[in-house]
Amino acid sequence: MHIHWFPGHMTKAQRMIREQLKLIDVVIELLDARIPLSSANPVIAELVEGKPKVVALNKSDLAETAQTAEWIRHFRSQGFTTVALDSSTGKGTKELVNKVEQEAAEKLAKLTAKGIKGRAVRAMILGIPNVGKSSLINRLIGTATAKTGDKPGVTRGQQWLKVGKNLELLDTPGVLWPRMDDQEVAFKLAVTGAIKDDIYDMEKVILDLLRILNTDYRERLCERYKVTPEQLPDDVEELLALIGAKRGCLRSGGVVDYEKARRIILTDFRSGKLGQFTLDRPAQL
Ligand SMILES: Nc1nc2c(ncn2[C@@H]2O[C@H](COP(=O)(O)OP(=O)(O)O)[C@@H](O)[C@H]2O)c(=O)[nH]1
Ligand SMILES: [Mg+2]
Repeated sequence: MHIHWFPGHMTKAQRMIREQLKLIDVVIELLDARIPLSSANPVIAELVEGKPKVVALNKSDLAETAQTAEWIRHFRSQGFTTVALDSSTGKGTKELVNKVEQEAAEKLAKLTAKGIKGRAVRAMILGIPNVGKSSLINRLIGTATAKTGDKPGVTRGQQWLKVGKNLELLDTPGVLWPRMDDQEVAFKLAVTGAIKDDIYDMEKVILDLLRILNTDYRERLCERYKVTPEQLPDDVEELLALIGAKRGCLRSGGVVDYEKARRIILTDFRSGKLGQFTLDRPAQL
């Protein structure tokens, strides 16, 4: 088992999101571009119930560019308006705003026909923890008034944030819970940082990550940790020890500090220092 945790408050979160959705024209579903399937919430389709939706693949700077293009094609073929996003720089936010406004055009036209003119498009962001909801809100409003952090929660006193002339964004995103039914999904959530580090078995997650790296990304391991392909051991525990030694994670007596080595590998993976990764592949569908 990777995960020893089960999310509570699901029903309450779901109820709150349902209430908020009543006010909304368009939903922005934020997914992690590295794991567009694993970062999707299982009940979102039911929650959103046919409301216009734009799928935003965030952290696209950390995902394999060609795979993100494949995912966009995939989602579009399923009828979803989809954009790639990097909320750490704001890349893609203009396109996102345009798409959100397009999705709402039909509804606004109906309102206009009823005599309600010039109403702004109302949108809210939905996504699992750490997918970048607060970062995106900050990017969209252009100031740092929405707090970033990894504390999931739903607030009471909501506000509309003005984004440009035609769009209003709910200041509190809907925090969805991640899928927990599948150990492979749990691994991907853990390794990308979607679930807190203290609720999964870090030792096992790192060994699984090393297995993937040692199979499909050997040249990246060599480059990052300054080893030759011949030096790479097949055994992942040996690989961990090698990386630890190479990075100077040693205790007194020259014993490898495995905990430190694991931390380094995880940080390198999550920050993009080992390159871009897409762990969910559309080709696997
Ligand atoms: N590289 C990268 N990091 C991002 C991006 N969006 C958010 N982050 C980082 O991901 C972490 C979680 O972001 P946050 O906005 O707090 O997520 P939230 O829990 O969904 O509100 C923070 O460390 C952000 O800096 C992105 O597009 N690219
Ligand atoms: Mg947040």
